[in-house]
Amino acid sequence: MELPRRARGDEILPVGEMTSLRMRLRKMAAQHDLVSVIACAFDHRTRMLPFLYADTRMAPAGVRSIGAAMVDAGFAKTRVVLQQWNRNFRPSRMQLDGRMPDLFMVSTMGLHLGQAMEMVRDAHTIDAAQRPLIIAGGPQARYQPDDLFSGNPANPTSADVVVTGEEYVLLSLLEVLLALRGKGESMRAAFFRARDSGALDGIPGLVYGRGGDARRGGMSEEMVDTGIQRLLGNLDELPDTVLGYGLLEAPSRKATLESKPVEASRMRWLTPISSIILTYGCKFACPYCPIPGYNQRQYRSKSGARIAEEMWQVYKTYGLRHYFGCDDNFFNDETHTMGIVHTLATAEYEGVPLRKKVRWYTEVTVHDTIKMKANLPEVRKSGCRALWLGVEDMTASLVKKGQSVNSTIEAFTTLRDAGICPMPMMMHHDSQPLYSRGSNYGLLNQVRLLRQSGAPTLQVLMITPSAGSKLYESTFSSGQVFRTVGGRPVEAYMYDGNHVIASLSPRPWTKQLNLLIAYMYFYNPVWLVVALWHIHKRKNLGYRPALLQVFGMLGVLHTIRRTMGWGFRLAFRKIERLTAPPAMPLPMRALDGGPAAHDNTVSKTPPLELHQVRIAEPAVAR
Ligand code: B12
Ligand code: SF4
Repeated sequence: MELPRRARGDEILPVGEMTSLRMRLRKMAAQHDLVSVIACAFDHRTRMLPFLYADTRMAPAGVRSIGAAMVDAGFAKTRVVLQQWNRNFRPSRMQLDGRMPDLFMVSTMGLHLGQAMEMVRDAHTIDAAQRPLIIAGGPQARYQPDDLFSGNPANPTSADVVVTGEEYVLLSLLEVLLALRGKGESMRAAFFRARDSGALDGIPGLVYGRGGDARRGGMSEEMVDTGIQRLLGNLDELPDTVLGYGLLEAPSRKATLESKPVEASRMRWLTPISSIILTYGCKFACPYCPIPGYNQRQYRSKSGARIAEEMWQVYKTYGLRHYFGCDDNFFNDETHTMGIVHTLATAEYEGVPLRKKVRWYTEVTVHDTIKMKANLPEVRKSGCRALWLGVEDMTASLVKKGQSVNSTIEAFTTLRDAGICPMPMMMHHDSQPLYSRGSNYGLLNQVRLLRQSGAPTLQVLMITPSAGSKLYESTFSSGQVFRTVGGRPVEAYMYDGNHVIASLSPRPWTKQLNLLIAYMYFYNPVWLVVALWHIHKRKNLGYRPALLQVFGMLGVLHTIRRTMGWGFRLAFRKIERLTAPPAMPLPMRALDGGPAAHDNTVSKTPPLELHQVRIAEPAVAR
């Protein structure tokens, strides 16, 4: 189900609203000595190509942003724990400032849900008198908050409240709770009072349990959805990113927390790449993608000046030089993009040009890269060295968003000539053969073309149902999604695009094998030698393609080890299929008792074919 949109004109918060909320909270913070822990769920079984390195060496922006919002609001006693670095962390053993935190927050993507729920369960083992308020949020919670609830009486633990939105929603929740909280009262007790008095119902972007025995760690009877959040339009109103870094727990094998966060001097080794919010939103509407729906068709941005300032502050404080933009499509709006690029190209701090100190990277589309052709030298000048492009299928047989074989080659060669590495992101699907004679349809044919056009890396994922996308339900109802293979259930971590878990192919194991063959075809000793041979010929790219070949070959071995067993299972064992998306654990209602905005059993979009993609004009939120 694609998320519904708020009423036209009501999608965006009034200008200045976020800033005044931050101010109000700062005033309240002095009376509340809050201690919070924010954990980022991560399942280590998902570690493989093409995400090796970026998955653990780039501290995620989501938990850092939430941490920054807490500190900015006056709650400095906050720690961010990444399961990427602290895989044995257990909420039941956490202590900060010598006591059990008041708030335990967990952030999760869909594929890390298993770990997130394990942490929620563990937090519920904390003695009820001390138990923190458990708040969940993050990329999966935005689309399917019900995943953070349990409908199993044998294992009833759930998050107390799920935030389906961003910083503003969390801070609004805190404002209501702190206003109600009695002296010495726990945040959890204050939450249940607020819930029962209806005080949470004016905050769109929450889902909480009602009825039943949730207060004592049992099951609720139903989930209440306060609706779709209002989005922050001017991202300059966000709290300062640099604050989030100072909260990170150092890597360790312990279940407990250290008394202090990681030292600033270690940051550039632990997380050499910094993910940074530049823009949100995309004008396309690919049916397998939840992003346009989530952004309510809005395009949101920080100003160039704010971005430059953030990069400089993070560089100065922690020495980080590489920035990965969390953009959905950075080239979405040429005027806006060039405003940012121009500022980054000309910004100077303490007499040093920013572009000499930092390098940045992000995601764009083929269609918009071609439109930006004349601007690419300026983009490079501003410090950009690589751009990830959603090529999906070059022949546009899977999805049409303005790409074709010729346009893809043109975009890649232009980027390469401008000295920017073009990084392709491809999607393999049932109707694409491994190789096609006399056409460019086959997977290997396209991989070869991309390499010839200068791609130094490769990303090929199998198309997999994505929560919040238009195609989500029909992928299940058409019987494509596997429930079990040889009796082994398909778990959340397998929805990673690297495991074939949805296919109508009579031999789905061939799809699993095709992914590996594509990687082996791209990363191998022959192409390493070729890359070394061309070191001086490749304009501006230098040694990078050779280095990436070495890294890629090691990654291929790791990926084979991780997915080969699944491939064998697909080949020899019986596949059972789902006929509908997994049911919600509990019924979900809107505040008025009607259908809830996040109820994914109510289809709000008619079934779609993959080809029905339209290019909409961007709506720009100022
Ligand atoms: C950068 C990125 C990556 C990087 C991550 C590196 C890193 N360690 O940070 C890399 C390249 C490794 C990556 C890989 C994958 N990614 Co990715 N990625 C992104 C991207 C572009 C930006 C993420 C980001 O930092 N956003 C900015 C932060 C601030 O947003 P946020 O995390 O959502 O947090 C906000 C809210 O959610 C909320 N929030 C977050 N946590 C919490 C917690 C609490 C308690 C509360 C109250 C609120 C809250 O507040 C935050 C601030 O506004 C997003 C798309 C996007 N624009 O967000 C996709 C995205 C996160 N990726 C996605 C996916 C699916 C993947 C892959 C599975 C590949 C694939 N099949 O597409 C792999 C998984 C790899 C792995 N093993 O984990 C999906 C996740 C969908 C889902 N339902 O979970 C997203 C949303 C894209 C999409 N299709 O919609 N990804
Ligand atoms: S181009 Fe398509 S897949 Fe990429 S962000 Fe936009 S809608 Fe999603």
